[in-house]
Amino acid sequence: MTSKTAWITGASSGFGAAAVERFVAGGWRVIASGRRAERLQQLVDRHGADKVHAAAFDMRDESAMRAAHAALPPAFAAIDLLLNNAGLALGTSPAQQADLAQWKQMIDTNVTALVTMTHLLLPQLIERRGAIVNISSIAGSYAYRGGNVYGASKAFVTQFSQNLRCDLHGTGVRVSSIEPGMAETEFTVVRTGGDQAASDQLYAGAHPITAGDIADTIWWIANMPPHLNVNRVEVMPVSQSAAGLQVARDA
Ligand code: NDP
Ligand code: 8X3
Repeated sequence: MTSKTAWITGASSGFGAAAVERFVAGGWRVIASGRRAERLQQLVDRHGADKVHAAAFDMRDESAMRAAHAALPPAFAAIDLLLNNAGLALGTSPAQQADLAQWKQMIDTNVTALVTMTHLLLPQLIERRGAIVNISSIAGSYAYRGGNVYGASKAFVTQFSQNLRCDLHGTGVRVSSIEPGMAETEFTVVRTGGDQAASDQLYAGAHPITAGDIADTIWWIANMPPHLNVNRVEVMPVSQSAAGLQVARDA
């Protein structure tokens, strides 16, 4: 018997797509959003329109986001959990060679769209004592070359999550930040502008996190007893660890 509804952003790929599978298997209804409508439709076709509602729009388009929210079918209108997962990294160049348009796209998606979505759903999440799960990254805690704006956008997500907890004190709404390390999804293909070989090379032999691993983590958080809040989860593949600082001699 389906009892709860989750809105999963970035449901067309990676962590979001795996989370759709996990939540539907667990009996939830899912609103699946992303830009690629055909991928979202495949989820509806696989699970049925009573289990998955596809909401295809660009997260950076606030009017489209609001229209998708207003157009939710009645069975999907009461939202218990928001998974703020849609996001991306673009480029690996150092800041001084980076493309400003890519920086702005990361901020618009990872930061501005995430807070807009959260602001939109907060009233009903409070009414239903719901939950917000934000997908941040280890890139928000550990600096690395080429991480520049991507890492900074994820530091925002981590801190926004903790600040939300303070503001939502006493409401019963739970807020969690998941901070994954290296995970094999479409992330690196997107980051490199479509270079599948670069993606394959990055993950080769590294036994990276899988999308299913993160879906399981989200599911675990969503099913905590109501008196518990998982504040932050940082998870890496065993093969990955933090490296030391760098020194430029006689610079
Ligand atoms: P994927 O590229 O596989 O998935 C990204 C998802 O975000 C897609 O469904 C994509 O949908 C959606 N998305 C991106 N831009 C927009 C937009 N403007 N509007 C709507 N949806 C958008 O990567 P992951 O699954 O790895 O990434 C999910 C989250 O996890 C991201 O926030 C990422 O930063 C984070 N993360 C990833 C890690 C990794 O190593 N893979 C590690 C730590 C965090 P579509 O293209 O259809 O719009
Ligand atoms: C993605 C993880 O380490 O590639 O957020 O930046 S990392």
